[in-house]
Amino acid sequence: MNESITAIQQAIDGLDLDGIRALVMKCLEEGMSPEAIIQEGISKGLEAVGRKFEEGEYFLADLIMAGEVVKEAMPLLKERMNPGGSGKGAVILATVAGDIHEIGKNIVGMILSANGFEIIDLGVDVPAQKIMATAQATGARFIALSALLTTMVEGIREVVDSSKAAGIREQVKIVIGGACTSEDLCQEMGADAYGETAIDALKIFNSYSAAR
Ligand code: B12
Repeated sequence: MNESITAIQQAIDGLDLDGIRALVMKCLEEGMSPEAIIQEGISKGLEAVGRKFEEGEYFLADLIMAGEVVKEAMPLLKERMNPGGSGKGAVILATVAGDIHEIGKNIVGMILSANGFEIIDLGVDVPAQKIMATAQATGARFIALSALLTTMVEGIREVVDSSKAAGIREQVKIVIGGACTSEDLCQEMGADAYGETAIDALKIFNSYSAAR
């Protein structure tokens, strides 16, 4: 593992709000792509934070701080990714109702946008009705749902059910991801696909876009 990327993991794990920007700049100057910095540095650092929280070493305030450290890094990465919108289709992006985790969702949005998708980001804690109203108002047929809380996964089923109620289940593709999701959950909720990473999200939506 490259030393500079390990330093990013450690900065996130160590909640180093002041140091993160310089470390991200160093990786960029060394020629790493923003996508690699996100996957290898930021996501891995956050996994370590999550483990410490589970083990009782970190508390909620530390999770909030980890989120702030990541927010500090993101603009540097975002401005180096291509602007989106080259005709692959619009993706409605949301974290499910009751869940306010946004970092993974934002990464998915950045990667899809950098690769030609138009992103309609509805934010966090989004009720199914709002997602479906947006699909109907905009004609967007791709939906990306992020869920990190096991207790809130029913929000996925609600989106699937509301697409049925709206009569557009066959026209929309509902893709799920986020730490508490899985292939099995995808089947159980009746969604179309599960992706483990933001790069998987891109592969899945690319395949849907190509099949249109
Ligand atoms: C940071 C963090 C927070 C921050 C969020 C800050 C923010 N602005 O987003 C704050 C402090 C707000 C927070 C709050 C809480 N959190 Co929290 N949090 C985390 C932590 C440490 C990191 C999450 C994260 O950002 N990961 C990094 C991103 C990049 O990963 P990701 O979201 O999984 O996304 C990647 C992939 O999953 C994928 N992906 C994501 N979305 C999508 C969508 C699609 C379509 C696809 C294909 C792919 C995809 O792509 C991303 C990049 O590859 C995790 C630990 C962990 N290991 O996940 C706990 C964690 C998710 N939190 C947890 C808990 C319990 C909570 C609280 C309930 C704590 C409390 N007691 O209040 C609250 C819930 C508040 C709420 N109502 O939502 C638990 C959830 C347990 C569970 N399974 O239910 C975790 C797992 C910690 C733990 N180990 O216990 N949290």
